[in-house]
Amino acid sequence: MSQTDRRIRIPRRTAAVAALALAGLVATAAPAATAAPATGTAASAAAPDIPVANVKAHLNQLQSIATANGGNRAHGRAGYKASIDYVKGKLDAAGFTTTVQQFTSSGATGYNLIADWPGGDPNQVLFAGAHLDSVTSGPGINDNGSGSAGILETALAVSRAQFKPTKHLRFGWWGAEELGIVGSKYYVNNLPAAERSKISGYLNFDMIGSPNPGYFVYDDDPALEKVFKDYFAGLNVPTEIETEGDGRSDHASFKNVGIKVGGLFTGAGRTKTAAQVQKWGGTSGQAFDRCYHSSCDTTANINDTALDRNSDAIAHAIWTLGAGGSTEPPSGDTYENTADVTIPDNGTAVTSTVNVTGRTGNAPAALKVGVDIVHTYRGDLVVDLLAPDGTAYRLKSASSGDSADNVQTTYTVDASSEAANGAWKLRVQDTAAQDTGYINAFRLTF
Ligand code: DTR
Ligand code: CA
Ligand code: ZN
Ligand code: ZN
Repeated sequence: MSQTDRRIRIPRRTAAVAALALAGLVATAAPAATAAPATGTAASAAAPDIPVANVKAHLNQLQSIATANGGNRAHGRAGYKASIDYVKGKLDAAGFTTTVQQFTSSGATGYNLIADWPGGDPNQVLFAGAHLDSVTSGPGINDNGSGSAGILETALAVSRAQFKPTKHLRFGWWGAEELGIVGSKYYVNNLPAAERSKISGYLNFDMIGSPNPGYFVYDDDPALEKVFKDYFAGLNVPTEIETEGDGRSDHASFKNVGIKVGGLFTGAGRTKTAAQVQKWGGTSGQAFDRCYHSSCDTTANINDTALDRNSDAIAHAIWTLGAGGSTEPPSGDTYENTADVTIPDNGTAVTSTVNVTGRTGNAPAALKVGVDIVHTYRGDLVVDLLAPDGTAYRLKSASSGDSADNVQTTYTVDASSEAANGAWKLRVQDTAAQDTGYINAFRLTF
């Protein structure tokens, strides 16, 4: 078997799996792709720029919808259902598996729209959401067309790139948030516990284009907070911790059931201080969004720079967290072997080898070991990293109760006592009868 181990800078490709069936939802979309196309952007590539013009085009559509439907896109009104139909149409055309979940609130029918990107590990779902409804008093372009359009354009960028993340990507547009986060609460309450446990993080985007913007990052989960703070640090844009919104938007529905949450916010009715003007510009003593919950929350009520930066930050988070890390994607050099190696059921151990050359000194204390094993009962498997001198590092032991599929994750190993160059091996043994699989890929990042 020709070895396909190689040193690459272009990150990896991962096999995709069929889209996730969502409990309690009515599938109304085109059949889900059962496998992503062979080509596409690897999981740990950098996120693409999100064209703010595209985001604004979505806002123009939402504005037109409100104008044509009594001036709003509120729960129970025609403008909200028209907003759902617009977003759904874009996603269906882009290859997402969309589902519409209906619920009733205050005597009116509400709708949540859920979109799954086919592929990725169904046991690790990265979820990004925004409420799509407005208040009855206005079109709700910043609150929350901005968040809705930002995640929509990011989802479309995922499709354009044919992104193949390690995690499974899911996007949600919530109804009746303005009535008390009703739609997202309904979704979570109707999601079986086993499905909730697969959500590795929920990212909420509610008001990301305020006209007198601040740059606020949710601090509910340190790892998710770090992804956003690092992004803005890269832009030299200072951020502050978001303190106003606890419980006031859809992330609360997820946090209340123990799911990690994060998100971004550019401010609502509170006024910007002089110190904040020093950081961000704008006008002190004036609300971040003077049109919050008002009829003037139109397409004129948007700061393009804030909308652009936050849309790009959403894409950064999706690409970074989707690649399997809760921090920046591994930098440096990656060596991989993508040759499939069949694992004998309840049999002898097999190995996949990566030959590392051209490096000096020892391996790092945080050597990233990317493991991609396709298997129908991962509890059967014992997985070790073997250094060139034969030293074994246990990555995973057998666990009879773990019946889930696949081992697709990145381990961090202190390999600082090992010479970097040489033949590194991933050793895998199936230690229990029935259920089979194969090594799909093995990667080392220095
Ligand atoms: N977007 C508002 C809720 C809200 C007010 N402050 C924050 C802070 C962070 C997130 C959300 C909010 C609304 O939908 O009315
Ligand atoms: Ca951009
Ligand atoms: Zn609101
Ligand atoms: Zn809102």
